[in-house]
Amino acid sequence: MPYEEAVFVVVGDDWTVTNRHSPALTGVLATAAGLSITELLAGILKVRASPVVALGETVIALTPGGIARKIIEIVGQADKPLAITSVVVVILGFGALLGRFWATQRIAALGVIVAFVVLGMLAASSRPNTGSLTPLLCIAGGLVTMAVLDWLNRERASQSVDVSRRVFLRNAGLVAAGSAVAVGFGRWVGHSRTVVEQARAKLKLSTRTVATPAGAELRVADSPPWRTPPKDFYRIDTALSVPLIQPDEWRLRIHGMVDKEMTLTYQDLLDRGLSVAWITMCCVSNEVGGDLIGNTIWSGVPIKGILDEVGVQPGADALLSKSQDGWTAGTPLEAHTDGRNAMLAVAMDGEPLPLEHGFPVRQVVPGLYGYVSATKWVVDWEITRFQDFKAYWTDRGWSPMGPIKTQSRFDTPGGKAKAGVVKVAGTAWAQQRGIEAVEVRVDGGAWNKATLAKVPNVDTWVQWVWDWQADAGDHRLEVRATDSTGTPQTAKRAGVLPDGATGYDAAFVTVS
Ligand SMILES: Nc1nc2c(c(=O)[nH]1)N[C@H]1C(S)=C(S)[C@@H](COP(=O)(O)O)O[C@H]1N2
Ligand SMILES: [Mo]
Repeated sequence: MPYEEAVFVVVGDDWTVTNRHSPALTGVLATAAGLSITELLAGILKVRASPVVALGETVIALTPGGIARKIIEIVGQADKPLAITSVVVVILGFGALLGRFWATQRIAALGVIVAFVVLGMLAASSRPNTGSLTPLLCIAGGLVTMAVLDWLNRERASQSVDVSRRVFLRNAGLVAAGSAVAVGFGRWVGHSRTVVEQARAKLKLSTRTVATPAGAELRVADSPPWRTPPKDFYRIDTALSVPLIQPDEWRLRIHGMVDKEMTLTYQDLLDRGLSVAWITMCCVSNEVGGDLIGNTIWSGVPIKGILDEVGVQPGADALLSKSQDGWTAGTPLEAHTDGRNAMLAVAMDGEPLPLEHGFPVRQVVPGLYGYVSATKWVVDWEITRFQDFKAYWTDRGWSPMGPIKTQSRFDTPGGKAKAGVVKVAGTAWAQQRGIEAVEVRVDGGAWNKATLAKVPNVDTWVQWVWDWQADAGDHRLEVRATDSTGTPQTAKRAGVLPDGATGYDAAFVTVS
């Protein structure tokens, strides 16, 4: 390190101290800048848990129960701040190392940064509702750390020795202040989200956990579970930042062709009692074989009862629902009144709705695609007629009616398999009608009946499995489902617009 030695020789003792510590300090500052960017972005993008918070939660989750209890005994409610502080201290500690490595062992330094970026991503992906943006935050944090390291070092190196210390201190101050402002601003804009998250965490709903019905999960390797964990539930909406609604500020205004207008509060809903229903929800934009579909247990209040309370007037045929951020959906009134489990849902998987999935209240209507039924953050109902309005997606070329089409898909095997018995498995759905049969064929041959799992009702997807005697070679598998009215799904290929894709899902498998 010729540069450091030169400084040492020329400036002497007084400067030595700063010089000896400045690589470490540089690393700490750069790392702090990187972390502060992740906090800033997390706040602006309303990410529930920033990478640091996700790491803190992971530390808590991985702490053995006995030790965790001891810690909570000692620090009480401060366990979370304690975990987060520890995470920050450890990261800044590695930052100090980073500063030392940066000038001499650049590859090792980059390795440390990449390791922390990956660690942040892993932590975020293992925590619920961290959203899909967190990996980007981690990458941004890593890039900013590198940029600041580079800048602090270059600025120092480019100055003559006597000014370099002053310049370094000035730049260090700038980075420290900038980081503090970034964290502060991120926290400030993200705060509203925290408040709603806290209100959500405090809710005690009467429905907590519900067991998965026996026989519904086939548990074939490499297949998604029948019961979709909320963190893996697909998310589709037009909201750039998640609407933030406090349960006690939530209102549903019901008006239009009704005998009596009504405004409901969250407590009004709870007072009516919650029912639960297993319902598979899916998106009209789901391509054949796609994964914009999920199954969970929903808790909510039946919509029919509320419509009976307000009194729907003759001639009305639609419920036009609107979300807090202005998105709209038109649902046939019939779907709310024909006895199916259409509900104003407050919980999924036994827990209050995650913010991304419509907290505090959303609609769930079995048998209809989400765009005509599943309004999240719902705040307004107008009872009206289809001829009198266009809703968000029907105004953009999608069909006003959106009944879910019978579909089936392969989940396994992937592209390769070993000759012999191969478990071919997947899911099929025909909400409101139910699935009667699933068949698979190989290379256009005869259809073979798959074994179906047991399901609790006609509104959930059904897992199926078929044991394939696979010969070596390239094979093309197709699957088709038949609904409980005896109607097989159509082979005719159609795209998602205007009312949902059709055709058989195909799997190409090389058997060796
Ligand atoms: N407020 C609002 N609700 C909405 C949407 C939306 O864009 N905004 N998208 C709908 C669509 S197209 C679907 S498929 C479902 C998806 O619900 P999920 O994100 O909880 O899976 O929500 C529906 N509800
Ligand atoms: Mo959708």
